[in-house]
Amino acid sequence: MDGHALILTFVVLGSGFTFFAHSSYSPIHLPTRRYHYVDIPMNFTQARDYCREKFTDLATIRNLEDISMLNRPTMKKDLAWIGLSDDVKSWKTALVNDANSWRWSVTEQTSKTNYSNWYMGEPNFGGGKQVCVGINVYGGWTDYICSAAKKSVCFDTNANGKSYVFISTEKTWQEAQAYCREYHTDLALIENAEDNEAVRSLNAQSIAWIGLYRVPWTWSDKSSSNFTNWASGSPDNIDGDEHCVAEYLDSKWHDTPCQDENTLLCHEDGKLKSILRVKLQSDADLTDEAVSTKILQQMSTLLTKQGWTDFSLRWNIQPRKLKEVKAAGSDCGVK
Ligand SMILES: [Ca+2]
Ligand SMILES: [Ca+2]
Repeated sequence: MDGHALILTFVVLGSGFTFFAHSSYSPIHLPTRRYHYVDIPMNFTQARDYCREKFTDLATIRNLEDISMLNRPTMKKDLAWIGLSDDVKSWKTALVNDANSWRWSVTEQTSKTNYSNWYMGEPNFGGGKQVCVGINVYGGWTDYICSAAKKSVCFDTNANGKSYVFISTEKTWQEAQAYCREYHTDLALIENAEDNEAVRSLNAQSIAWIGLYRVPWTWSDKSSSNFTNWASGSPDNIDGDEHCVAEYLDSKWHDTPCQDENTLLCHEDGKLKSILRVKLQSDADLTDEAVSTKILQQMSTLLTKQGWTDFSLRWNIQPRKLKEVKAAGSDCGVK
């Protein structure tokens, strides 16, 4: 029942008095995400397990508003894990089908044949930025920064299967993909050793883009936020071993080894919380717990009839207001 404006009318019959309240309201929904800074150094996996046990998960940070809610103590100058990591096992050793795995441009899916022909030491996510693949003169595959200008290989589908076309004009991977999609089928799809040899044989002198790419980084809670807040120069994947992300006091993100021990930020998602502002006109004493409880019971019944489920209600009267209520009550001469 989000955002519905309702008219409420209450009649509470108690011992010796009549209560009327008449009000219109629009519920105000509060963000219920809370972040918790945990000052216990541990590695990334331990941190994720800790957050999942005590709260919801390691912190997902979706926007600047989330950053403003982090509430990290300012004296804590160490790195704190957040829920972002790159799933190394999904791209380094095999062509599996996880969020960070290699995909072919034409299908935007992982290989159906599991064929790969990585050059020695590749893929390595060099500099924390290499997620597009080129083929060398030996037929070996290497991941490169996508914005590098290289030759490329497109393919066409025909009755005999695939035929490959070498494009000697140097383009970024995205430009090459756009070109191949416009004039051919797509950037080269390589499904087996024969395909690979066909592509290699076109390419005698240099590196050429093929259709393989991947999307790095996954949030621990599987949310799909694209927001990033990397520190300058990050991610840099120093020594090829930085696949987990921690934030610093300035909320900027750093890729760092997953086995390092850092403090952590968890998030906790509560239930939707709404504030109903209800204006009451009454000759009843609202400070009397029996009266206020009865009003809540009637309000619950009414909201249930309106289709609300799984909710609880409580009074949130400010002390000053409470005094006014009392004063108004005595002015009216209520017993
Ligand atoms: Ca590389
Ligand atoms: Ca780093």
